[in-house]
Amino acid sequence: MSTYAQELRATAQAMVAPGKGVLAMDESNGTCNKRLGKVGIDQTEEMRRTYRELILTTPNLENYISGAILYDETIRQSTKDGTPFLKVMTDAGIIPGIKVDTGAKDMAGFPGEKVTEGLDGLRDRIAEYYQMGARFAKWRAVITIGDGIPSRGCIEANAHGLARYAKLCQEGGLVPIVEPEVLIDGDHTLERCYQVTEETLRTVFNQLYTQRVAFDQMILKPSMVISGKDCPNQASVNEVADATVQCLMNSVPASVAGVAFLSGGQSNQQASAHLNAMNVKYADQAPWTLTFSYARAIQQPALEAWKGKESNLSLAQKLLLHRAKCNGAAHEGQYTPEVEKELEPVTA
Ligand code: 5MM
Repeated sequence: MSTYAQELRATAQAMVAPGKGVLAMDESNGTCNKRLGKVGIDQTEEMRRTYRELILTTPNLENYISGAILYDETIRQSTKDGTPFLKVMTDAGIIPGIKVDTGAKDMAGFPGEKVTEGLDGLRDRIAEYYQMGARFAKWRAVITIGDGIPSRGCIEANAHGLARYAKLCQEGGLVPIVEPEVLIDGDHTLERCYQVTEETLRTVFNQLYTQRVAFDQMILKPSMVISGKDCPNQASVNEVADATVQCLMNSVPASVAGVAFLSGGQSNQQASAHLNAMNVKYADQAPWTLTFSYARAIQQPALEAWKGKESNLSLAQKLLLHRAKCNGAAHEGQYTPEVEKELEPVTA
């Protein structure tokens, strides 16, 4: 048994505590710059730092956010007045997490498919992050649906990487968030997404088992079973909730500590509505807590309102807190039109 087993179990439980979820703010510099650029903000290290300060100093964020996933640059940064972000988080009771993969790269021999890299030197990086104060980690694998893909080769390579990463994390005291994302891009149907997600999850758990990963000391971060973005027939909220929970029931061991979904390009309100419907219908039957680990579906309104200007800071923080609150409510199956509308007077 790992030296850290008890600590890992406690951290994993805290990450999926009632009414809370994980905030993903681990965009690599390229992705973060792209998001800043889209709303006309300078793509510099200082603006990335200022934006992350806005997020982490949002008053009362800890009411809905149990932990936040940082990027390597961010975990080393501080607020303008010199307080390390790690201290801001731990003072607020938000658990620091860290993205440790080094990105999804084109997979040799598999046109149109990606494999995630980052195992080289990972044991040492985990030791450094643990010593800095991180208590969980994240690794994202990407599965693309298209003509003749995903291939077995791609699913297996990614599942193996996720499992090797997860075991190294548990050895070093970090709870692994295992994130196999089946992309929403494409015109595939809900049924096709179900089939690919089920195959992916079954393969991932087979590899996690083979690599001796303790399921009760990890969090699964899956995509929802949803219609492709360009599919003419878009599944309803209840259809997405039913298909997603059924798919997880068929492929995820009951001992997994928790499930925290990614938003994957869904609209803010869709992401809240889907999570809410799953909890309304299945909280009593599902063996795991179902919560969120969203990036875009929490951050987007705040980023758009901020525009890089100090004068917009307070509005941006209110918008961020609002989305966190909506998703916290969805975790409890209590996301209603009233909760969603609470902030309308502020934004009007
Ligand atoms: C799928 O992306 C993850 C969840 O975000 P969404 O809720 O927006 O789908 C997210 O943690 C993601 O891994 C990072 O934002 C992407 O970082 P990269 O490594 O692509 O820069």
